[in-house]
Amino acid sequence: MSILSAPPAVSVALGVDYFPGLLDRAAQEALRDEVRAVLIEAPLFRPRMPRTGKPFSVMMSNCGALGWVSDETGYRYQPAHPVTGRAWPRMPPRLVDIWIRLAPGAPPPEACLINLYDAKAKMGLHQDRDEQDLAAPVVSLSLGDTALFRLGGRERGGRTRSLRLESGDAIVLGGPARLAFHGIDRIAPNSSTLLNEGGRINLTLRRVTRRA
Ligand code: MD3
Ligand code: FE
Repeated sequence: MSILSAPPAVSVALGVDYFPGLLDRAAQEALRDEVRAVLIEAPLFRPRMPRTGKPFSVMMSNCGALGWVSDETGYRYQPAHPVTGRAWPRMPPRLVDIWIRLAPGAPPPEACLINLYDAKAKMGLHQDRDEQDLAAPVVSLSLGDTALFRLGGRERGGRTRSLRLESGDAIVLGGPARLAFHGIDRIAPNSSTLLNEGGRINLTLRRVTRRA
């Protein structure tokens, strides 16, 4: 990755910068292959809802120092895979480079959550608030099938807008958007040829702890 500054962004709302086509096909393929390698070391697991134990429709894994997990006991970040007990694989340097380009000045990312959506998977409206550092933005990268992404405000029940996230797109949520409600309504099956098995991978890079 030779371009060290961020390409032009579309400001979708205050604190929401959208980078359509940030990654060209070659960069998407390289990232896809790195995610595959991570998933060999840290296999996908199916998270469950706190209390009820209801399974998520997405499968997850992580790389980086910390990984986000969810089970009957709650949501949390932890340094080890919930099934294998092993440390998460290191974050691929190309992900750290993207973070530096899109979140200049933010402390280094500690967690990369990997979400895998099949044709039927979705994610209900929620806020990301399990991080101690809510000043740092969240950087999201999409690979594979297009997703219909829904973005609201900081209050549940407010007005929302929809955005299509395509393979290679990035979106950065910071400032007033950091606590915005958001979710994935559905994915468009077979809209991309990047993943042989179909589906969509979302990578979400986050700073979790406050910088020392
Ligand atoms: C807006 N993932 O993992 S990424 C999640 O596509 C999550 O898998 C979705 O929501 C996905 O928590 C959406 C876009 C995104 C990520 C983080 C945000 C939007 C956000 C944090 C605050 C506001
Ligand atoms: Fe989220």
